[in-house]
Amino acid sequence: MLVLVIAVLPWLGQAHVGSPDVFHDGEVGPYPVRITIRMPTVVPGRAEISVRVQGTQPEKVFFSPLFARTSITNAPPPDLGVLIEGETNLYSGELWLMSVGAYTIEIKLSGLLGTGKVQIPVSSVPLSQLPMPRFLGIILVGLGVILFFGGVAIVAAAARESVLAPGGVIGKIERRKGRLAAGITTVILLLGLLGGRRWWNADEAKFRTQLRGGAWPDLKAAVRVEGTQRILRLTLGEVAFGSAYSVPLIPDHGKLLHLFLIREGTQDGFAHLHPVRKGGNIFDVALPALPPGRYKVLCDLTMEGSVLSSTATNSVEVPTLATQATLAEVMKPDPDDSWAVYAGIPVPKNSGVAAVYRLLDGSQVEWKATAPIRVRQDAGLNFEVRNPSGQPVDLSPYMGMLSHAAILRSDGGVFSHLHPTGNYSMAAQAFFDKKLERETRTVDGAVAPMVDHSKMDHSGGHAKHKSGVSSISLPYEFPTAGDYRIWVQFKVGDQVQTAVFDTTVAD
Ligand SMILES: [Cu+2]
Repeated sequence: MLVLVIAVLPWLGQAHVGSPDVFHDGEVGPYPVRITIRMPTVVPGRAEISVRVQGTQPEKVFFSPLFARTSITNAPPPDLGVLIEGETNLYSGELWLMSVGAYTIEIKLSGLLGTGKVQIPVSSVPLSQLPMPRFLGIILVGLGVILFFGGVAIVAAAARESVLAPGGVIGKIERRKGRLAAGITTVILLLGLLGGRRWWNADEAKFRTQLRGGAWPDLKAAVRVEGTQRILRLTLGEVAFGSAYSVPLIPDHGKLLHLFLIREGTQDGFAHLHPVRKGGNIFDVALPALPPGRYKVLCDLTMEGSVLSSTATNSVEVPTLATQATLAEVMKPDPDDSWAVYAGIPVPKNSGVAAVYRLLDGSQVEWKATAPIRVRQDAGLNFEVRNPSGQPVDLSPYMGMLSHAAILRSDGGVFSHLHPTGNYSMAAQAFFDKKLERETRTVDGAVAPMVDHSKMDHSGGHAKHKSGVSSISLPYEFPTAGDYRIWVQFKVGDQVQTAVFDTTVAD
């Protein structure tokens, strides 16, 4: 009669490919801060926010959430962050995220040095389905049984006795009337229960479509050989949206998709590519000179409308490419595509002391010594790039960022794409910056710039880029224990390089 929701989908273990917390590092106005947002696993749920300020302290720290579909004029008033007892520079607060969809969490600091604010986009999606407790199920079934038979009995009694004179005797006709009424009521109630069961199942199915515990949406991947190239074709969200619906996406640094390919098993082939839409939900990309084999496909995207960002995953067999010089190139690779093949190159392991990765040209990347890396603590992702003679190099921005990094747990259960500013979608942040600028302007007539440009470069050139930077630091905390591999990408001159490191994270 009552359907108990006990089953939990098996893939729920791998949340938003396993790493739901959001980190930000950078200057908020005049204050350098590190922000951590611990996301709830249910909706509605409470996000826990902490802000660590380096240097001069602000007087006040404010937090406020804004839903993607809500106008800023209807935004709730900001909450005041509380200075944690015993700490001098750590503020914390909690915000309720009521709906499924994208939010921006605005963090505003004000004090003697002035004010500053930053938008951090987060995806508010249920990551798990809580099971119905057994005792509650038993109580509900019991109440349901009482209501059902009680209802039948009341109707039967009414049909039998309601027109009987006081003190009258129940005869054969009345009894038959009662039985007939009981029969009809049973049928009506059973139909009602059947409808109720359908409604419950439909509602649960709808809820399950919103669950984003793992990779989402579905992704099909296949490689074909055409001309001199191997073309990877991706079909996005055929099951989730239907093949006729063309998923609208927000570009991130001018690219709709940021695709990572990682060779399975040996993990000695890596590529960061940008597929191009070929109509509908079909995307193509020409593969670089990766060795053949089975590759994990991880595809980052941000949806227009909902502004939700997520990672779609699959795996694909990359065939050998027989060189046939007579054939033509069918697809021009994106100039920002990069890849690294490092079979035979030892991958250094960070185990407390500095680990150094040597690139083929002799330059070195050092992962500076860290304290033992533990779950949900600063991962200490600080790297220094030196040229072959050991001198620090001058890094150029690669797709607007000082670095792009990818993290994968050895079993594939955790994947994260990071930048020195944080691990949230830059496309979603740009969307919220624009939305707020537009809506604030309609309120005030003027608007102050609120984007932190200290670590990014949207101009495409070197205009806003600080020169002489040779170190990369990425704000991140590993969500679970295990063996991880990290690919750190950066640009020197016009060459994109990829350094590779391993580490083991303890509980
Ligand atoms: Cu990136």
